[in-house]
Amino acid sequence: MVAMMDVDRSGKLGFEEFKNLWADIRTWKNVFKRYDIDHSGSLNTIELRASLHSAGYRLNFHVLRALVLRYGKKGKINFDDFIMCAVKLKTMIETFQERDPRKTMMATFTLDEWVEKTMYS
Ligand SMILES: [Ca+2]
Repeated sequence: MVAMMDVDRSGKLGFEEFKNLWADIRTWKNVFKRYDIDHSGSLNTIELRASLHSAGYRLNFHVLRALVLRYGKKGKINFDDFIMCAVKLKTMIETFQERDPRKTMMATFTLDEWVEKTMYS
């Protein structure tokens, strides 16, 4: 998590980076509570879709299922894992969009950049 938010790649979180991470965690905490519709303490795929949708992230069902497989247990994502998933997702989407001024699906990375972004997180 620290690595993901370590924007300047200093190896540690500066004050601004920490502040951003903390603000994001608070936002995602509210999202989790709001979209855990059945108050089970976890998000299923449908709840996850609604929660990410509320943040403007429209992912197809294939991707949502992959996220639940990666971050969930038995088809449900608990709070801690949701935070990890959401923080990483936001970082990855923003990384992608930084490369694309039109915010479409046409990002370009060098291999080095892609490996750094995906492995150092
Ligand atoms: Ca639930």
